[in-house]
Amino acid sequence: MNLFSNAEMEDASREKIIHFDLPDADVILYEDLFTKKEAETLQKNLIEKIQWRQDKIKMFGKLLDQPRLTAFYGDANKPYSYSGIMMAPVDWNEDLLFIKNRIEKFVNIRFTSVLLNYYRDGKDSMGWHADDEKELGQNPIIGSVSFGETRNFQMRHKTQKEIKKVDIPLSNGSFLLMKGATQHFWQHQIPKTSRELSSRINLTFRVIL
Ligand SMILES: O=C(O)CCC(=O)C(=O)O
Ligand SMILES: [Mn+2]
Repeated sequence: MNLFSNAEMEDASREKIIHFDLPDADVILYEDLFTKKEAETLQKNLIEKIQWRQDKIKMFGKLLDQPRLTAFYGDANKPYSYSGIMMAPVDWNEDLLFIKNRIEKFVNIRFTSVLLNYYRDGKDSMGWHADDEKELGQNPIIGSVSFGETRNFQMRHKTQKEIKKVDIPLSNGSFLLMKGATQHFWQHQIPKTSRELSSRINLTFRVIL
């Protein structure tokens, strides 16, 4: 797959690594896993080529549009239950395989599936949740890639309310890895903001057992 030259690939290996020192969690941020040029091209390709869906959520007894667009891609034999619906994955495309290959080489993990989120502006968001569906196994491994506008990824401990909420800005081309017991003890969200923001694509790669 030759989306980018070798020089660009080498450029992408100068990432900055931050290990978060949080109780009951294993969270690592790799900044600049993708170069700005790669990130820009990939974001554009994904916006154009992914089969985006506008799913609904039930709130206060009413069916409303989810505040973002989503998609689910991956290995054909790995369906996923999402809001009580079994979702069959769409087959990997070239851009997704390029991204998957980069992060897999980097962390030495094989991902089976990816859930994509398209935040069109600052009003799009994702509420508090943990990625703890049972098909993700005992200790889910979640590899999260971001392209476009920096959004604030917040984490809060589920039971120890005295632990302060954590803010992790996820910038263009960054990669956040959550593993170990993180999903048991912590929730995360992308809050909406009144600031004028442009779009962001997030991909959460998962291992479905
Ligand atoms: O957009 C993000 O960074 C978070 C996405 C997320 O939590 C999810 O897809 O489960
Ligand atoms: Mn999540």
